[in-house]
Amino acid sequence: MRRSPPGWDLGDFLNRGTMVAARTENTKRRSKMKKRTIGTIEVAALLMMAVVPFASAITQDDIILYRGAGSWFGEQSGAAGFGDGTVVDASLTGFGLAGATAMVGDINGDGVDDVVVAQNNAGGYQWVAAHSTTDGSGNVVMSSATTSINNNFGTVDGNAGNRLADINGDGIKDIVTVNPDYTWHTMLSTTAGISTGAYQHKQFGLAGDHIISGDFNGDGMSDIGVWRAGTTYVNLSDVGVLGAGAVATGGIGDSSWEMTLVGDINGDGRDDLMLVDNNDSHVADGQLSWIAAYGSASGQLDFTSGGGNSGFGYFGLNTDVPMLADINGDGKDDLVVTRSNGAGGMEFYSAYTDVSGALQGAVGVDSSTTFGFDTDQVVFGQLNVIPEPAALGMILLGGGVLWVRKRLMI
Ligand SMILES: [Ca+2]
Ligand SMILES: [Ca+2]
Ligand SMILES: [Ca+2]
Ligand SMILES: [Ca+2]
Repeated sequence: MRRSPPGWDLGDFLNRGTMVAARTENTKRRSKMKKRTIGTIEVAALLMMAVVPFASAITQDDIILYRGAGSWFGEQSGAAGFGDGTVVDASLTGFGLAGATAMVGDINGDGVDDVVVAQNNAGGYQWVAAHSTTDGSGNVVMSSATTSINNNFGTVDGNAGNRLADINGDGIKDIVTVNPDYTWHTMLSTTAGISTGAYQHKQFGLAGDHIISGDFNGDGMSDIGVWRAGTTYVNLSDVGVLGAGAVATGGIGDSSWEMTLVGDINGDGRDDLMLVDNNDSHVADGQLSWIAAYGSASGQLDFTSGGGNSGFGYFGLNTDVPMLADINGDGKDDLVVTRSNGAGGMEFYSAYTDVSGALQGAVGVDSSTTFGFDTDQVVFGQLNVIPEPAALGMILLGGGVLWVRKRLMI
C-alpha cells in the first residue's frame, strides 16, 4: 500500500550528497492496516450510537508533491496505476517552509493520511502536521485547518534523517529523527497528532551509515537499522519501545551500491531493504540496478538466509530518482522512478513486482504519468479512502434492537 515513502528524504540527499531515499512508511501494507471489528454488541432500548470515525484506504498509492513554498499537490492512482484518478490540485497552500522535509502518514490515527513537515527552527527541527480530512465522497482533502506541532525535535546540522514510523504499533505514525551521532529519537503521536514532552532515544549506527526504518519482522512495530557497505544491522522495537528488542545482523550488497530504500516488495507484511545502484557497477547499459533483501521473522536482512532476496532487477535510467510504492495496489511495493521531462515537468514510471515479489532482470514500464515540477519533493500516500458513515444505523434483528458499538482494534 504504502510508504514508506517511500518518502523521499531530501535531508539525506542534502546532507550526504548521496541519494538515500526511504519510505516515510506513510502507507503501510494492508496486513498492517488497522483491523476493524464489531467489538461490542449490546441490546439497547434507545437509538444510541458510539462511533469512532474511521476511513480505510483504497489500495493504490497516490502521488503527493511538496513544492517547497508551502504548496502541496496530489494525483490519485487507480486501477490502471499512475494517473488514473482524480487530481487534487493546490488543495493545500501556505503549509511548510522552503527547505522543509516533506512526509506523509496518518499522524492522528483516523485512517486518513496527513502531511507533515520537519523544518529548521533556529537549529532544531520544527515538526508540523496538517491533519487531512475527507470530502465525503472518498477524496482526501489536504488541509491545515487542524494542525499539531513540536517546535524542537532533532538537530538540523548533521542530521542523519527524519522519518514517520509507527514505533509502538498503535496505528499512529510517530516522528523519528536521527541526530548526527546516530542517536535515534522518537516522540509517540496520539489521536491529537504530533506530541511534545517525553520521548524515547537509542544510539544505533555510525557516521556515514544509511539509516533504514521499517517493520522488518512484521510485528506491527517499526524497527530501526542501518546499512553499512554491505552489512545490515536491525534493532527491533519491542513493547512499543525504540530499540528495546534484539539486534539482527546480515549482509547484502557491497560499497558499490549507492542507495537504500525500504518497502514490502514481496507483500508478506515485513518490510524489505532495497539497494539501488546508479553507476553501472551491476549493469552496463545506463539503467538502475535493484535488489532487495527480504525482511524475516527475526528482523534479519540477509542476502542468502533469513527471508531471502528478490534477485536482480533493472529498471529506469541511472539518472532517475528511485523510489518504492504500491502503484497497482496489490500489497507489494513496486519500482518507481522519477525523471525530468526536460521542460521542467516530472515524469513517473513504475514497474510492478510480480506475484512472488521477485525481480526478474530488465523490466518494462507498467504505468506512467507526468505530474508536477521536476523540482518538487515526491512522497506517496493515500488520497482516497472508503468513507464510513458519520454514525452507524440501528440493526434490527429478530424484533430486537442491537446497539452496535464500533471500536478500533489495532
Ligand atoms: Ca505510534
Ligand atoms: Ca517490528
Ligand atoms: Ca517483505
Ligand atoms: Ca504492487
